[in-house]
Amino acid sequence: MTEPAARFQPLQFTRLRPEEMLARAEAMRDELRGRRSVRAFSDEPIPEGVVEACVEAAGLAPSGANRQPWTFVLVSDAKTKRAIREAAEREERELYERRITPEWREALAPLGTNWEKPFLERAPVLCVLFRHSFDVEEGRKRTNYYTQESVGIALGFFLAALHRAGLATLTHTPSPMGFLAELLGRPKGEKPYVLLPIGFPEEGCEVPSIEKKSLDEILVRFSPRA
Ligand code: IYR
Repeated sequence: MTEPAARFQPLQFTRLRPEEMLARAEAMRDELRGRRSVRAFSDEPIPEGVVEACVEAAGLAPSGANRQPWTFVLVSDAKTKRAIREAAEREERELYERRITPEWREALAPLGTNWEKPFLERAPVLCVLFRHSFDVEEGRKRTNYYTQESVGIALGFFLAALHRAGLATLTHTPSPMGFLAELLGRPKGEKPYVLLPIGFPEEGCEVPSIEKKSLDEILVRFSPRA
């Protein structure tokens, strides 16, 4: 097989002054500090084009061998949302009533979650993000690389873009979620990665009082001696 030759072009890179760099880094941190997972959505529709622009932002993520192993499926019709809710609740009920371990139950207690997922019908848009473990091109299987990492990065871009655009999200992973591939007719090789309700928080929406770790708790440094 002949490999395509690597082609290069000049990098477009904006060099910032140190003060501007720090200001931007802090502004991004403060912006993301305001992001919370929301489980009570209003049914208010989302202005046109906003979610699509966020999908484009997510699609700019780096990926293994630039395979871009992802598909974003947006669901806004009541019938499909209901079908997703019903299937997700069947799995979640089984999880909460039978499969969950005592340790897992304890870990979830501060979040106050249960098997009922009304937000899957009420949020104006559900996005199901699929990870392509492989693609099929002209009947041939084409392997993708580092797909977990790649799709995780794209999801991070997506969540940040949606938050920046003024939208609330929940990273929901009904367990197991194989039903989504079948329900949405995705081809072989595509595995559901996450189900995201997207929209506006319900009036008076509350979120769990939880804390993020401090910088000291998450950062380790190896620095030159002073
Ligand atoms: N999928 C379940 C359980 C759940 C699991 C974890 I880990 C969470 O951080 C939150 C929920 C549910 O969505 O309720």
